[in-house]
Amino acid sequence: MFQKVLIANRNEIALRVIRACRELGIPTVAVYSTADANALHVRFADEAICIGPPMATKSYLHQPSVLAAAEISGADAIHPGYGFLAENAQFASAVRQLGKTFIGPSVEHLKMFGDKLSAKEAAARAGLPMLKGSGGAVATIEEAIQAAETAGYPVILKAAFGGGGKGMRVVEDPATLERVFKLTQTEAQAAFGNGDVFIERYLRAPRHVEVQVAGDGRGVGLHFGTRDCSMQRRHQKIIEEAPAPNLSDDLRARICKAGADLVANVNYQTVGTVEFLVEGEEFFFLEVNPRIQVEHPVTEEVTGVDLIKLQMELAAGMGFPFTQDEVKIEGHAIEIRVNAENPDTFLPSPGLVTGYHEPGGPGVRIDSAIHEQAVVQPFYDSLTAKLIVKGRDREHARIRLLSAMDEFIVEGIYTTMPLQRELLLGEAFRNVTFWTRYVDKFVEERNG
Ligand code: MV4
Repeated sequence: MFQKVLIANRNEIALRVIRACRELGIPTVAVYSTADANALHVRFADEAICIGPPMATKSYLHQPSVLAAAEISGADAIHPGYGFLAENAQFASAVRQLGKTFIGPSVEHLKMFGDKLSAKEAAARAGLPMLKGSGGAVATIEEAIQAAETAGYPVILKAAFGGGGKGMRVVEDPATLERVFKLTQTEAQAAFGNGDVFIERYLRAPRHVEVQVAGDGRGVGLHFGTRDCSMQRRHQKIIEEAPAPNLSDDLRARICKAGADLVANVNYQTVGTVEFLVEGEEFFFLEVNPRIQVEHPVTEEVTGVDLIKLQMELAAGMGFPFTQDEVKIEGHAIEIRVNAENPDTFLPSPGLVTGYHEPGGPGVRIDSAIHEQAVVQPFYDSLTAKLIVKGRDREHARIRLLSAMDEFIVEGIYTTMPLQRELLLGEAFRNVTFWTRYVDKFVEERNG
């Protein structure tokens, strides 16, 4: 195991990694921007090194500063959390060059999954169900029209290096395709430095179901069940749950096997998420997120597996401490992301937290980086805390969550909790009749 771990991140995920390291008896090094001098990750780590000014590009994203902090502190491994440098192949490579361990995927896997086209090639090779379409990149309008014909309208154009919903365009007919194809390529080139675009059949109302997976780098791939993350607003997840509800036993088993097959097939050696779109009894590969995700706690709650600890064991080459049969899914967990945002306008709401009280009791978990008198910074994303509850079943978890939200006092800043309360009380959540665009539609209709 590692001698000292540097955490190249901030906020709740930095605290989560510090806690895992504590349990393993590993000393930690925090890095921080001047804006975060009073942040909890700085107080709770064994050491802390300031790496620059508030702007992320000059601190948390500034590779030379993070690498220098690792060298100076003598850390032999770096945990990147999520966001920032977590999926940066160049950074992972630089960490390796220094003789240190990047607690995450190999450079090869970061490249494989960073390019949605090579990710799809790997998934297809591993036998996962794929949406009909172009397969590879489409160079000319003639090829595009041919691929769209194969897929069947409506189709979606996607940039190979796009993300967060950027670089995508839904096309209903060949005339529109003629009009927007070149534009999509040009925009992809400008936004992502690569103009590769592919075409898929567009699913109008799928659910987003993902599988938590992990590989040992020696051909073993395990899954930790499903999550449903369909409750998103503009590609930002706001409610997540595990296991994904209302899947037939057969569909659930096929989805989980597909996730495990993919990571085993490519010799993946860390934790990750394989995303799928689900419609009826069918499911299709979407992409791979080669990182620990924000919503990992719902999986931890229903499996009892510490995914951060597992990530470190896999990075240290220790392999799995259990078999697939020993991973049991029990109960139901739901997470809400408590974002510092105005729940009506979704404008960021940074500032001083004047009052704060966390809920408690059985089945309630909070992964938070704030407290009374904390300052939510305007320079970073708006996630301040995650409230995760576990119950016997989905309805028990939903009632527990609503009750915990009543107790969760956050004053001085706006949070997204009022919207999440409305959604959790709504028919669509209760009957599982939501889909990927449900929240956007809900907000549109509510705001008029
Ligand atoms: C799709 C799709 C429907 N059909 N692909 C959105 C982000 C990117 N990860 C892929 N996305 C989608 N791809 C096909 N062929 C619908 C979406 C989509 C979506 C997916 C997951 C969660 C929320 C979403 C919201 C809008 C669109």
